[in-house]
Amino acid sequence: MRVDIVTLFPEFFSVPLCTGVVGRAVQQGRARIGCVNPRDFTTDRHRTVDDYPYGGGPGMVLKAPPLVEAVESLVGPGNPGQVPVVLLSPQGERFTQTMAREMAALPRLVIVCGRYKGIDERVRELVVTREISVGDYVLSGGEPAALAVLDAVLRLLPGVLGDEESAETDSFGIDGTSGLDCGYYTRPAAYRGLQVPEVLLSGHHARIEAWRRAEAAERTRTRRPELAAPEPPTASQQTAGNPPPPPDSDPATWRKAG
Ligand code: 9D3
Repeated sequence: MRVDIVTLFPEFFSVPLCTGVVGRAVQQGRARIGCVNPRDFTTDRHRTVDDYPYGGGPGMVLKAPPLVEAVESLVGPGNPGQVPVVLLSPQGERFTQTMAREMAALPRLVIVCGRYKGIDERVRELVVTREISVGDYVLSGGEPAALAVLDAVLRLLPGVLGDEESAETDSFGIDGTSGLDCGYYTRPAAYRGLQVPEVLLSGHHARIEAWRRAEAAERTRTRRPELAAPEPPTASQQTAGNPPPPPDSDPATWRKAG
């Protein structure tokens, strides 16, 4: 898979892209990752990438031309091949494991990182095919979000994780995630008066498995109830004019309508 990142801070990615699972994916040649800096697409003496917002107000807005031209340098003018171009922004849909899986199936992806107060709306209209947020908290830019997305996607590429790491693909939670995990212990069996649960020392594999499942389910229920299997709707809820479920995700989701 090829991923290009449009960012004013390419240095942000240098160490993470050489480290850990992502670094291995790059080293193994399973992922090729590039950075393009919109500043290189400015034409004025000061290489200006931002400007005051029309209508006034605090903060600066990233100008459209450097961003649009940086993206077009990757996908061609007007993105005729409809390469998926993801804008990371607080206004996006929440990033999920399902999206990570969809992205991992793409041959190519462009990720645009915003900054400052925001970006000129015409960047969205001209080149962005999907807008994603990583959660409801304020970052100072899209770069840390891009690292989270990259990590979640690249670890799913075939061959990136070893058998042991990828054994967690069986799912029983919503969104293909497995709910929360049970607790784990390693030696020593007693530490500062705290004992490892007896069952884990028993060597009884069926009972250990049952304990782990029960503990995982209990943690999910108490800490993240929204991840636990929802109660089935009652007959009246089913007929109460609820909206239809969203259609199954399609690679076309990552292109742009129209
Ligand atoms: C003026 C109101 N803010 C929007 C809610 C402005 C603003 C805050 C933070 C504009 C840009 C940013 C920078 N954040 C991102 O670019 C970002 C982000 C985030 O802040 N939280 C969660 N996911 C993401 S993805 C990109």
